[in-house]
Amino acid sequence: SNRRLSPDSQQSPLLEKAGILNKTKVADNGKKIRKNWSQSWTVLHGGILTFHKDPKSAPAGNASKASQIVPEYTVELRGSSISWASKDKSSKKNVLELKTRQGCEYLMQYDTESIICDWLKVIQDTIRQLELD
Ligand code: I3S
Repeated sequence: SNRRLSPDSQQSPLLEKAGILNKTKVADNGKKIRKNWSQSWTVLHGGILTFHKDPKSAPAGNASKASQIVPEYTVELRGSSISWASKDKSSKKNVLELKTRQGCEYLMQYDTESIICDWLKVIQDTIRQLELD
């Protein structure tokens, strides 16, 4: 279990994770938008999931690598839901569908199943943990 429960700490810290995923936003405030898959450095921290812009899409120049880590979408996981995407959502394998309370929807995908399963688990656990607050 990811939970750390002890007599001293009733409240477990929010989970953290980072890695590379493919992602696309598919709805914005309830309105369907055109898919645009791109690779994303994805960070879970403090109940917020941040998808960063694909550095390959950033203009080349003398900017440092760090300055190329630019947030593209930030997703508040409180009140969100995540599940495997149905087959009609994408022809890709291992696709997750993340829906926010505000009606934004994202697809998250990675060919290696264990990697996407780890993301599913950590996001599910975080959403559940946020429900307890
Ligand atoms: O749901 P769709 O429209 O089949 O999604 C595909 C399109 O976004 C496509 O781009 P164009 O709109 O330029 O045709 C992408 O290249 C595909 O990757 C999308 O489908 P998948 O099945 O890969 O999610």
